[in-house]
Formats: sequence, structure tokens, C-alpha cells
Amino acid sequence: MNEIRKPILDVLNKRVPERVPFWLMRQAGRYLPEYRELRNQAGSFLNLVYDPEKASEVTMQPIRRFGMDGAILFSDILVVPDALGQKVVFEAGEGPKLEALTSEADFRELDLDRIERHLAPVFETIQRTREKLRSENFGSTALIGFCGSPWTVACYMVEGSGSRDFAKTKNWARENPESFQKLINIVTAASCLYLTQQINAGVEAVQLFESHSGLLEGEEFERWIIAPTHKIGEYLKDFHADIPVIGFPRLAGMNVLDYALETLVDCVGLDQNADLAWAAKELSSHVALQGNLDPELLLAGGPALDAGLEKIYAALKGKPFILNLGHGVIKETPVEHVQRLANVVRGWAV
Ligand code: 1CP
Repeated sequence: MNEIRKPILDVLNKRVPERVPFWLMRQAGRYLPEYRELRNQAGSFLNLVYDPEKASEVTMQPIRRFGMDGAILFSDILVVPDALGQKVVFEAGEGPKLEALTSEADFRELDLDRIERHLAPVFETIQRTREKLRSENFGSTALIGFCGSPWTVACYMVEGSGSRDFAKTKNWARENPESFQKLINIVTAASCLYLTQQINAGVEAVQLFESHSGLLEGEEFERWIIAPTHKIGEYLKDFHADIPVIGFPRLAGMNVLDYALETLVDCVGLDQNADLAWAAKELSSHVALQGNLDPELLLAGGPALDAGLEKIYAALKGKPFILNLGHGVIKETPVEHVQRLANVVRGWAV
């Protein structure tokens, strides 16, 4: 019997897929009533993440409705600081809160030896999800693991929460780059360990979320974004050469080119501001592309959604690409709009 091909893995391995694959960032989340129900049952967000049965259900929920070609592991980028020993809580209706790091002395609390044990439930979620994908006949859906990239994770570790400008982090990196480098090194090492265990448990590709790459330029972009990402890429290529890596340097503008050329990623995720004609010309001979529908168009639906999808298809048709959003699904998005997106993309010829 022929093995079922997974279109996402075809694109990431530079083979021509049988259809244009798609998945959506934050596809498992609050726009889905069945997610909200499990989230309420679990009590806290981290309880949900660390419950392998519930977390694998959440991972499967959008696949059962829409049949995406990629299932993104249900977890969060902030489980890494949590596993390292930094206190992390998600308060209802608000973003995450961490006990902020204020100086190098605080790094003593961070312990790389805790990563594998603390995150064992996540690895079990991966095993269970692979099994559910198999037994429920989603043979063409690839399971995607992820972590935050070191700069983005460090931003939360230093600020203690989300922030508009991440000024404390930028100041620390500028005023004391030697000590900030130590933090980046710890997070980089933790990410390598974490992703390796995700791969051992069964993920078939990984995505590095660099949500805050728009904060840096020039040498700082090189040192805090490209260099650590390259280290992770090199580590993964050494030990798991068959696992493709997607990098998502959100809001990086023209810096995406250096990122694509210098980090060893196989695919670059583009945010909705990226110029697709430029990306098709400058990037697509080096890396596969993923993106970049504006989540607000998915929220709007109707002709605006159709036109947004058509524009992406016109620009990237024939190139190796995965349809996705430019950022996560907005929680007010009607599920019918996601169904419409799935129907349209399914109709695209490669
Ligand atoms: O109460 C809830 O249900 C919380 C909402 C939620 C969800 C569904 C959070 C809190 N995280 C997640 C899941 C999540 N986060 C996934 C899982 C799967 C999927 O995509 O379907 C992933 C990949 C993430 C990644 C993540 N977490 C990023 C990178 C992508 C991005 O959005 O830029 C970031 C920055 C986070 C931190 C985070 N977690 C949650 C929130 C509200 C935030 C953002 C905080 C801020 O405002 O900066």
C-alpha cells in the first residue's frame, strides 16, 4: 500500500504537493466553542496545556472540523520559562504573567535539567495526538511542534508580561549585552532540548515563533534573532536532519531576507505586512513560504476574505507555499469563515 503523502511535508521538503496545504496559527483556540468548553473544565490555561488527554483533544478539534493539513501542538511558548523554574501564570481574560527577571543573579533560578521532566506531559500530548490522527484517518495531516525563539521568549521573561515596546528587554540587551547573552544562551539550550524531545515524541515539523522580531534592526537583529535561531537550526540539522523547520519572524520587514538566508530554516512564515511579490522573487528560491492572510479578513469573511485569499494565490501559485494567516486567529472569528477558507484553498490547483 502506498503511504499517504502529507502535502505540508512535501512543500517543506521541496517536493511538489498534490494540493496547496494550509493550517492556521491559533487554529486551536478561543474562536471554537468546543475549545472554550474544555478550557472551562480545565480551570487554568496551564492545566489544559499539561493535561495530555485534553491538550491532544484541543489539538484535534480544528482538524475534525476543517481537515487542516497541519495540526499545531496545543501548548504555549511560555512553557519554556515555566519549565526552567520561572513562575508563570495565565490570568483569566488577561495575558500571561511571569515573575520578571531583573538581573543576572536571577538566572541562578533557571535550571535546564528541569526541561525534560517538567514538559513530559507535552511529549505525551504529542504521542496521543499522533495516535488520534492515525486512528481517525487524518493520514495526510502533519503534526507540527513549536517553541518561541529565544529573543521573543526572553522578552516575556524580562518584562514579566506582554508589552507594547518591550523597553526593559531592549535596554538590558543594549546596556549589558554580556549578561543578556547568558539569558539568550539558556533559552537557546532549553529550546534545543525541548524541540528534540518533541521530535522524539512524534512531531513531523517544527515552527519557531519570533513574534517580536520587529523590535530589532541591524546588528541587534543579527545578534539576538539570527544567531540564536541559527544555533537551533544547526542543532536540529545535526540530530534530526529530516525534520523541517519553519521560522516565523513576525514584523521583520526586509530583515526577513537575511533571516531566510542565514538561519537554516526551511520555510519562512510571513506576516500580513509582507510584500508577496518581493517574497516570491527574493525568498522563494531559498525557502518555502507560509502565510499571510490578514486575520482581520478571516474575521470579516465574505468578499473581503475571498479577495484576500485570491491575492495570495495569485502571488504564490506554483511556488512552494503553505497557506496560513499572518498572525493568529482572532477569537471573535466565526467558524463559518474558517470553513469558507478551507473550501476555497481546497479548490486551488497546485
Ligand atoms: O485562555 C486562553 O485560552 C488563552 C489563549 C491562548 C491560547 C489558545 C494563549 C495565551 N496561548 C494559546 C495557545 C498557543 N500559543 C498556541 C497553540 C496552538 C495554536 O496555535 O492553535 C501557540 C502556537 C501559541 C504561541 C504563542 N504564545 C505566541 C507566539 C505566537 C503569537 O501569537 O505571536 C505568543 C507570543 C504566546 C504568548 C501568549 N500566550 C497566550 C497569550 C494571550 C499570549 C500573548 C501575550 C501578549 O500579549 O504578548
